[in-house]
Amino acid sequence: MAMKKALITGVTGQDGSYLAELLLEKGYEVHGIKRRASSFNTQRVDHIYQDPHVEHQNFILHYGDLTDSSNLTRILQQVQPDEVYNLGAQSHVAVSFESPEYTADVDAMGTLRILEAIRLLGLEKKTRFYQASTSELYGLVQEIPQKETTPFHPRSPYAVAKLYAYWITVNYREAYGMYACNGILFNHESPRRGETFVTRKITRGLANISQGLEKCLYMGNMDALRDWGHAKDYVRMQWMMLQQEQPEDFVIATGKQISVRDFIAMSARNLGITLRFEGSGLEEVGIVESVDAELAPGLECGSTVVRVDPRYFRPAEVETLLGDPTYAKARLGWEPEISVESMCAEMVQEDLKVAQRHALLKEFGHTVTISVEN
Ligand code: NDP
Ligand code: GDR
Repeated sequence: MAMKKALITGVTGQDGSYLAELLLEKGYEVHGIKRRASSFNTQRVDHIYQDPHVEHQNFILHYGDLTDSSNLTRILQQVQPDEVYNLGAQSHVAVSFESPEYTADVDAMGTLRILEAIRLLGLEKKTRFYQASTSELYGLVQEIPQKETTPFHPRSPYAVAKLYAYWITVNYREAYGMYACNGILFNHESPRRGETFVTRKITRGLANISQGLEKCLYMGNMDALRDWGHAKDYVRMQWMMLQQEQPEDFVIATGKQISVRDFIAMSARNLGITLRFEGSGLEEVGIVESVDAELAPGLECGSTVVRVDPRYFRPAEVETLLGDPTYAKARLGWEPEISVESMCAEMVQEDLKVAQRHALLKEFGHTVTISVEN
């Protein structure tokens, strides 16, 4: 049987990198679109990179951008993929309030550009299409937990753009009989999560604090509740969705939620630190109640290591998200395998290794600069 070909937009992102690994394991020829940047942006896929000078490459990167339909059409024409995974996006909710038009162009119009290119090239009966939809569509929640039939109420330019992408995917399925489907994925994280999303900001920040490289973690709304899963579990599901007889839309979630504050406390425990939260609103702080001096040599009891900074509050917040994955479990036999506790432990361990390396370099007189831009 001929090797299946997949095209992944957003291959350099968290999900793109895990999905590329999974598809390579399954024997696919994997094509990915990477953006031109002024410095290297392929760190998450460098370990699967293949030298283009050797024969029989099965992981191939193409320069491209979701804002450029000529480029997308050319890549699709060249690759003729069996499956397209549209994971590329300006994916940061807070940033979408700063760059709403760009977010709409990439996340909404970018999706249309790919679907239309598939159709114009006559690939609509060959190419299956996966759209990275999101629990942010539920926004101001109308029902708890949220499932496939729960009404949407997006609360950010990002979510509104993703709403267009969701419906244009449904529309191309209904209008042209395309195999096109939406995965409505709740938050999923990993050691490869971008450093400015809340979980990674916490695990990396606290790991640095434990090694004396940073003093304090500045947070936004710590009351926010999220249903956090592991990206590895979720990309498996993305592939499964394209292997069915009929295309359908699915909610992917764990069915459990915790607050941002709980995630901070859990991360701290993994570093041998017990935190006590005091005060409320903008005055709330997290104080070190006890600390294992071997695990966190840079830290003293009584230090304030968490504070609130209003700059991280959003103009409109999504306070609570909790998914009901019953339909996906029943139809596809999918089960999440990694709990939020083990995911948090894994993220902390990975960030701790880096922090320890930096602390050692500092000890030997090297200059270490820690980027804390959020
Ligand atoms: P990331 O932010 O880690 O990755 C986004 C990817 O999109 C990166 O490869 C990025 O490239 C690329 N990208 C950004 N802008 C463009 C553009 N103009 N043209 C082409 N590519 C672009 O996101 P995740 O991996 O976490 O998420 C994958 C998808 O799933 C996204 O669409 C996201 O909105 C959606 N989603 C994510 C969830 C999550 O919890 N992770 C939950 C639900 C949905 P570069 O590396 O150069 O920045
Ligand atoms: P989210 O993820 O907005 O849910 O979108 P993020 O991790 O950014 O925020 C989760 C919650 O934490 C609160 N929060 C903070 N968030 C950030 N980034 N930084 C902070 O300092 C901070 N303090 C509190 C937020 O207000 C929010 O309530 C992610 C993205 O991956 C989207 O692309 C995806 O669609 C959704 O998950 C599902």
